Amino acid sequence: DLAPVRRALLSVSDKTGLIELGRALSERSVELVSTGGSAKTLREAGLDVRDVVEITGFPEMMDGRVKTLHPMVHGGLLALRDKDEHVTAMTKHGIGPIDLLVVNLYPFEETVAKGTDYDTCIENIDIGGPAMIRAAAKNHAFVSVVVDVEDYQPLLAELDAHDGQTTYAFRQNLALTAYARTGAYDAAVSSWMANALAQETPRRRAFAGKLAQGLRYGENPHQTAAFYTDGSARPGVATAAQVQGKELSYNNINDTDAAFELVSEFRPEDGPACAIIKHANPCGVARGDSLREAYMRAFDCDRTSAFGGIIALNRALDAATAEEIAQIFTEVVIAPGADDAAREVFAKKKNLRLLTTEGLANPTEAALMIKQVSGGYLVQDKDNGALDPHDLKVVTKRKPTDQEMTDMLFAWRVAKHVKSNAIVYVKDGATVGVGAGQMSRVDSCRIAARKAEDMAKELGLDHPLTQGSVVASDAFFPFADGLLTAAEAGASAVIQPGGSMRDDDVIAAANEAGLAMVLTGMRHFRH
Ligand code: 93A
Repeated sequence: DLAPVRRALLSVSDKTGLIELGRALSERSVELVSTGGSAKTLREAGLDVRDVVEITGFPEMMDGRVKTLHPMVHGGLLALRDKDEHVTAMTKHGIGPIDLLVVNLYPFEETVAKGTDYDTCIENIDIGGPAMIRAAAKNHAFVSVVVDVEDYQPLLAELDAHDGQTTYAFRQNLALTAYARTGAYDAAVSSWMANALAQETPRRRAFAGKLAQGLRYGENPHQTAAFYTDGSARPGVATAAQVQGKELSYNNINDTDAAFELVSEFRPEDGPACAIIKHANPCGVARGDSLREAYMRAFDCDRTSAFGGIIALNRALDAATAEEIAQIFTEVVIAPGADDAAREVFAKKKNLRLLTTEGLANPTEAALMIKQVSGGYLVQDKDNGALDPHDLKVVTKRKPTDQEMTDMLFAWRVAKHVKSNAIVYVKDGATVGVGAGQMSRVDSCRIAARKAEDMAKELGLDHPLTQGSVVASDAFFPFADGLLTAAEAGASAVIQPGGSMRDDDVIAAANEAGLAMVLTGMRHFRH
């Protein structure tokens, strides 16, 4: 299963390492063939190289759109060396075999990321490159295909280990990488077009990511894992700069994303806000007059759970907040910036990871969410639903006070980011109880209330934190029991979508308990 490498076609946009590779191949008696810019680079380095135009007998034309799309190239890549018919065809047409293809594609993803205009993006869609990569990968029985600068060294090591040949297993692995690359490339084009046409539709587009980093392990140590980015410039965990701390883990990335998406609901004009996340759910979210106060109020929702949590802030980290955060063990802090004094405070905490973003994420922007099930992918629009306060319907005799209304809107924004069944109690712009991920809504109501009682004890208060709070439910109350639990815990107002068969019962129970209730008409399931 060894295949010799006698002739290589090199056609690369990214010229990194090209000269070194060309020289190493020449030294191993490999004949070099190359396209315009790549050939020029090699020749200037003093290497002997044949132009592809000499092989095709055609000039590169149409601004380079047609340079390698020719049977002399594709025949050389695709011919089965052990099949008489193929060998006869090669001889008849004077097609020389190409044993090694080295291509890296026009930088389409980078061009898009720079926010380049439509026509320039179109020009950066590589056609000839992917065609050759796919041809060479298909013929991995004989041909080696390299699409990544990182693979230059391993290729040379392979040639040296096998007297100028490659093994079948090696070529198979290269082919796998090659198809991953062309698949991701076309998916990037598809995503870009979907964006450009403002048709971010789950129904008609491909999706794929670019390997950003291999991770130490997955959700558990016995699972391998990697992080792929989709090329979007959206502020968030994928585009953040890591200022300090250990490498992010799989769970860190997941939780940091949840934290930053949640805190981004609170725009700069809403004042300082902080979200603390554990296992993708918030265990404290609060506003404050200062960032430090926002953090402390978020922390006071559930100090036990906040230990080892992930903190997101909606403005640049300052020293006072950093000092406060440094009091307990925290995994990650993400914020749109951090001033020098704050960085200095954290510098003493070597393990604490600090990530900075370019601003907040836009919670109403369109995007896709992909979830895997056995045998398939579920694709949907991201939940970017935002409430217009004018659409709220008061359904109880008592109307909410202004303070209740403000807190309900706060609770509603948080509930959107809590796993269903989600129940969120809020008082004075801070969560005081969060019930997440329960199979029954009434359990979420009870758990959140019980946690608020525990926390009140810890803080030395004689009443539960939920006293005088408001409560948000991510979906309707199927029965009155959950709502009554909230009333018992001391909640005075309720925000929920409505739409249950028993809405009338639920409204009657609210009236009887003296609650104010508003319906949003919008649900925020999150599973
Ligand atoms: O415009 S293309 O799609 N048409 C082609 O026939 C073609 N062949 C190779 N682009 C084509 N390429 C790409 O040119 C390669 O994928 C590589 O990215 C680039 C190398 O060009 P040069 O060697 O002139 O710098």
